[in-house]
Amino acid sequence: MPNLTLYYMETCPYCQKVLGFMHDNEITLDLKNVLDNPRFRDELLEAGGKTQVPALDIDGTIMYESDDIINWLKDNPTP
Ligand SMILES: N[C@@H](CCC(=O)N[C@@H](CS)C(=O)NCC(=O)O)C(=O)O
Repeated sequence: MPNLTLYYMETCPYCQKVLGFMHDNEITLDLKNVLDNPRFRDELLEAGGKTQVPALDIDGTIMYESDDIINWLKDNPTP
């Protein structure tokens, strides 16, 4: 299983969609709130080229777009 981290903001509806999917499917990921910690936002920009959330870091490769993230999580069940 790759290392996974979800960058998110509480106030973002697209993030809430991903977090809701994770909750419903009992998926736990490392979470980085980009509003709580500006360093996470800089880290995301550096790794993925933009600050859009939600963003899933998959072993250092950033996936943007909530639907793509949810589909990826469906295709790659966490243990
Ligand atoms: N189509 C995207 C929309 C994501 C989006 O609009 N995120 C906003 C927050 S709700 C955002 O990150 N805006 C700041 C930015 O793009 O830097 C998705 O479904 O994930």
